[in-house]
Amino acid sequence: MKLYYSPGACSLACHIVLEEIAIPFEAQRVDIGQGEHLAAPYLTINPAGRLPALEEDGSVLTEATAILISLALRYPEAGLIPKQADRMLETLAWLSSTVHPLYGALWRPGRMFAEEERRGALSAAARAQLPPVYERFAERLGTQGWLAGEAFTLADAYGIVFFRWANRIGIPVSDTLTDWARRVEVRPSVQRALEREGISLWS
Ligand SMILES: N[C@@H](CCC(=O)N[C@@H](CS)C(=O)NCC(=O)O)C(=O)O
Repeated sequence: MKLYYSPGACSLACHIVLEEIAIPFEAQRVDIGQGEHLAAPYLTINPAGRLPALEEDGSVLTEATAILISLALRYPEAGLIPKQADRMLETLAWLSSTVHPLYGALWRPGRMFAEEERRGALSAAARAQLPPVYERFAERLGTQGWLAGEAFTLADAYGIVFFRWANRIGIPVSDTLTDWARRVEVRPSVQRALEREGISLWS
């Protein structure tokens, strides 16, 4: 099994989950910052030029949430999907369809508009929407300390990506969310993935 990742990208969630289920896998770095995702070797893996991708036996799976759910279903002993999965699935969908696209608009406004002025306006609008989104994010923690119930699940592995992104661009986050991130950070799986990617949650 081979995971294609870029340091700190949403592929980090899949990286953490592969470490959680503790199966042998290869981690192939494709650095978005260096434009490697748009170069020929990676485009043969995912012609869309997006990370993550998971390759196994000649087949390639893309879309972070699909990879996460597929891995967790195949390795149920890792306990990454709670018995009552509704809230966890809701959180994955919310992160993927609400939070991630705001960063797309912020960081890649050129996908929507050619004109510099409109790009700037789109980025600014996306940036302005993020603080309240992180208030909703904190509310999802509930009382049990994790994003979907009483234990670490796929939602926490995916959510930590967006916590890190908030830190990168200076979006304020609540103490509750920071405490949760510290609980996530100390997991050996998360430590190994962060170390391999050469990143921290806090920079
Ligand atoms: N819907 C895709 C989005 C994947 C995506 O946009 N990944 C980002 C990294 S987080 C990427 O590859 N960006 C490259 C770019 O924007 O050029 C998913 O959830 O996997």
